[in-house]
Amino acid sequence: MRAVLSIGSNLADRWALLRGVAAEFRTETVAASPVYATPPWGVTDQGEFLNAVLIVDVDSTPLELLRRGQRLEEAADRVRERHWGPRTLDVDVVTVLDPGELSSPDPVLTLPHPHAHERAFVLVPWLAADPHATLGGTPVAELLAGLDPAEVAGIVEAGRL
Ligand code: PH2
Ligand code: MG
Ligand code: MG
Repeated sequence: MRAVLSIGSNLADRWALLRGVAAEFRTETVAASPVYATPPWGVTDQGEFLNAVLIVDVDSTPLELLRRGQRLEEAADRVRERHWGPRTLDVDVVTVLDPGELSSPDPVLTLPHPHAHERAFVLVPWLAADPHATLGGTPVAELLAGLDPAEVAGIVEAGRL
């Protein structure tokens, strides 16, 4: 199955942590976005994030992929103190194609990610990795056009994985 991963960090060595995820998925990656500096979304009194998107072809179930991401988060000593709060590493499954887009209300892994459509820090990198990306049948470019332009302008390319 093909999956879109959103990865982010706003604590510790953010570049090394994101590159560690990229290294883990190197052989399965079909496209990777640049890395973007992004203002904190949702909970705004925390440090700037680095975010990127990986599109991967993996030989596993969505839940296995989620667990794999969680193992990387644990290896980054992630502590869960605050919802949407600061974190060393976040690996989120944005959506899964198997071969069509999966839709699942499972609270353990809701697909597509319930906030992806409203997050410029997910949509801008995703569009860079795949200019034809769609989410729930809507082009990602169209979703982005519907967001606050100031929020979109805050997503600034900062380098490569
Ligand atoms: N992740 C969150 C909450 N807010 N903001 C940015 N810029 N980047 C993130 O990855 C992020 C966030 C919860 O997962
Ligand atoms: Mg997240
Ligand atoms: Mg997460």
